Amino acid sequence: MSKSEAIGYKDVTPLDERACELYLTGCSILYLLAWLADNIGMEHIKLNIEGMHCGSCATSIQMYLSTQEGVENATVDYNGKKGGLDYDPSKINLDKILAEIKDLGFTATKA
Ligand SMILES: [Cu+2]
Repeated sequence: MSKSEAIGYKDVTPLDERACELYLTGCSILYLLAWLADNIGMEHIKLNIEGMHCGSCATSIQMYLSTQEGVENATVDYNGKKGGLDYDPSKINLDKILAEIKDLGFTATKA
């Protein structure tokens, strides 16, 4: 059973799901409302990333992504060869994000 089912949600979007997780970790309702206001309209994607040689590679990609307009919450995991981020489709698209990672010398694909 997923966390959202646990509190009685059905047909949840990824946004609902993540809001539920925040709620279950004890976030206040005011924080949740602010979080939702920031995150409505954002797309969440997970990436598989090839070509990283060490943790610094992961840090470089993560820092670079974090500077891109329309990208939030970028994370890159060297050991898992993966990453994730939220982006605002009105400001940036997935192809551009993947192309930018490629320009850094790594190969990213949607997970
Ligand atoms: Cu490296």
